[in-house]
Amino acid sequence: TSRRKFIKISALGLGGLATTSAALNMFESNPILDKAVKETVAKRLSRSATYCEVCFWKCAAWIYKDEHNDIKKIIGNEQDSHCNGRLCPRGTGGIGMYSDEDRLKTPLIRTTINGEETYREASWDEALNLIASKFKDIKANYGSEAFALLKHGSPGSHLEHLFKAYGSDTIAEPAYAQCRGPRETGFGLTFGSWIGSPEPTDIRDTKCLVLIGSHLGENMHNSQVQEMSDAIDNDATLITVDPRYSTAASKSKHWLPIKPATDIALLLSWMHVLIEEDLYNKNYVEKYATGFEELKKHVKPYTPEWAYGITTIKPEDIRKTARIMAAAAPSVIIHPGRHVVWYGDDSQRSRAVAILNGLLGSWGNRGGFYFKEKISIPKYPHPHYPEPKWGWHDLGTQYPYAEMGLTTAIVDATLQADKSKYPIKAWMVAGTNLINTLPQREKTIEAINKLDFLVVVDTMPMEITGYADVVLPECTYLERYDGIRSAPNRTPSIAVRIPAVKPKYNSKPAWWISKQIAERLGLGAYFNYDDFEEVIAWQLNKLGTSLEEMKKIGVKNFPRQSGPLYLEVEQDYEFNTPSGKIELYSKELANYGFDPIPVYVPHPEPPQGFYRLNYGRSPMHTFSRTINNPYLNNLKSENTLWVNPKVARILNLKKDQEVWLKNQDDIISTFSIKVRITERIRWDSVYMYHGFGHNNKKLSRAFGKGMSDTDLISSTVIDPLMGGTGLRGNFVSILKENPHKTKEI
Ligand code: MGD
Ligand code: SF4
Repeated sequence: TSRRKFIKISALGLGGLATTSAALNMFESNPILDKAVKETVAKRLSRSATYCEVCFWKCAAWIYKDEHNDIKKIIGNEQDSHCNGRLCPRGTGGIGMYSDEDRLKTPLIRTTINGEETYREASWDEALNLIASKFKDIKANYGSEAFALLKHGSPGSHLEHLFKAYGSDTIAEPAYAQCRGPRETGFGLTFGSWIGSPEPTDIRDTKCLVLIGSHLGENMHNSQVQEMSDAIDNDATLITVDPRYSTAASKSKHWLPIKPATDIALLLSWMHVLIEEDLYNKNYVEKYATGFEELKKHVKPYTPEWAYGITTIKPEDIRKTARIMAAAAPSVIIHPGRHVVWYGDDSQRSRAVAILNGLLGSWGNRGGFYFKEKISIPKYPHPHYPEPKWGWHDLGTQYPYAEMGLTTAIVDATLQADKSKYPIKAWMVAGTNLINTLPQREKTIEAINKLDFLVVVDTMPMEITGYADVVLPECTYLERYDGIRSAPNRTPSIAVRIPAVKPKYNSKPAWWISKQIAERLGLGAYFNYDDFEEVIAWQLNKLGTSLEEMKKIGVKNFPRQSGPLYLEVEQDYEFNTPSGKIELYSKELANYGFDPIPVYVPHPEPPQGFYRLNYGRSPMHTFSRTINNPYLNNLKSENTLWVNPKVARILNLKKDQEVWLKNQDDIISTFSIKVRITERIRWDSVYMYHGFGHNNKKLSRAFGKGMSDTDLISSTVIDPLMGGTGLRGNFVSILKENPHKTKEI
């Protein structure tokens, strides 16, 4: 096996390539335009339809070009329920993904010159031939299943098709075990339905929105944030539970600054108040739920006084907020959150959130959760996939509710490859920067070092590309076709992505890459078209529209087929759970030996001199993918460390002072971070935005700016139900002297 060194320095040969300067455009310094300017611009320019890839809300948008075919502006599609014609700053700044001069420009192959590992430029033919030969070798030596795909976003679906045609179902994405998985388990067990994306939260019509560690407004999921701001205008009550005074907290009537890691205690205590004070939605619970008596007995001891000792939230505040929720019910939402992998008991915490919603009767009611609907896209005909001998189902089987591939189980299986019946020997990584995305970075790198082969498909020279044997430059979403967007919503809709311009440099779309590899493997029948455009045109015809029409309108809304948005009065309704009811008590969990109703179990606390490391989203960025984007970097180029004034006093820290962090395992941050002293964070925690602190020098704007939280996430607590990686059990001490002075970084 090869020993891979991360290649930081600029690659040989790249110097010779003409680096086109960033496509300057007239909005460079001000990506957010007012409506009048938008309209004037719109008249002068031609436009093509897309949906955004800067985050996964997938807002439909128009890309405007001038007469030189230069992209000038991206504006939201008025007909789209994900954005209502308005993009968030990241979506508007998506143009920077296209114009970023640091983009990957041509295929690269790892090579050794004078004992030094580096990359050389290669033609697509050479790179694809090499990759195809590795696909063949892996299949011959270990079986197709030994080639794993780790993916995120649109490229993933094309490559997934390739992998399934090749015979591998060893596939995973970080959006499950590092993000939403536990919430799907918790709600699935209770209501028989996953939450999915966009969340079917009826925020528009709610009277009370409760956010528990969910920071809408900083987390910019577009229509959800728009609805939250409408709800505030309509005088809905916002209750925010967060150790940090988030933007949402600042808009809330009630901010409960909870002690980190104690949320389940608060949730149980709220249930206690609702039941003991007879405030729960009796008719709803009698008609639709099962296990109420068990729940009543279970929460009896969890008085607000009990919860106060754990959460530091005053008993009168717990009672008051419970009564507000009950008064608003059923038009109340205890929000399920999105990135919910915190402390390892996350499925149970999500279940507690679901049960609370059940008690209030919000599921299936206006202002609570609506019944979502989506259009199913007809499958373009292709031969049956071969049956793999094993796949993601066989990894992480100790977690009975792991219902999608676990990235971390793929890492573990790779580390165990020599002794396991599931030997993973090669990875393709597409659209995910695993080095900044998976916890326990050392382990990820160790697994990569064991691989026979790693190919990375990305648009940017992100950290993960530095470990690859072959790097393939994908063109950006503005330059390619992708699958039709069909997302669940109040009314179903579809949206198309049409290339606005030709791919820059020597980059190619993922559908083309997949097809090319397939043809080299004799799997061309699975890609029976010359251009992906044909697939979309065929599917759109089946859906009663056409490519021509969709190019003109971008988005098409369809009438609902599945019945009303909400439950009708006294309607009989069968939930997709074993009992057909909302399961306040879960026999299934009890049979597995898990708690049938969530219980609060204390988590480790920061030792003396340490603070809990908390992290979240910046409104201008999505994970690590946008930090180098010229426009978004211009809006926010580095993160800061939020520190409570009390801590600043004890440690004698000054505003903007540079500090380093060291965690409980003696791991030291690569870079420094500037201190921001603020009452908005509790004294027992520190906080930073995720995604910063890039250590690849090829990212000219992002390199060395701010700190990576992932540097310090060496400890994880695994969710025993579904295998999610709880990331928030890491503690840091603050170093005022540069610990790297004598060491090479
Ligand atoms: P990014 O770091 O943004 O997110 O994890 P990732 O999806 O890995 O990396 C995206 C990668 O996709 C980048 O390398 C980018 O250049 C590339 N890319 C962007 N567009 C395209 C494209 O069109 N084609 C191709 N081929 N590549 C493209 C997200 C994951 O991270 C999630 S969902 C969550 S919720 C977690 N959040 C989180 C956290 O908050 N803190 C820490 N420490 N870790 C986290 N990990 C998880
Ligand atoms: Fe793009 Fe913003 Fe919509 Fe996400 S919320 S898809 S970044 S416009």
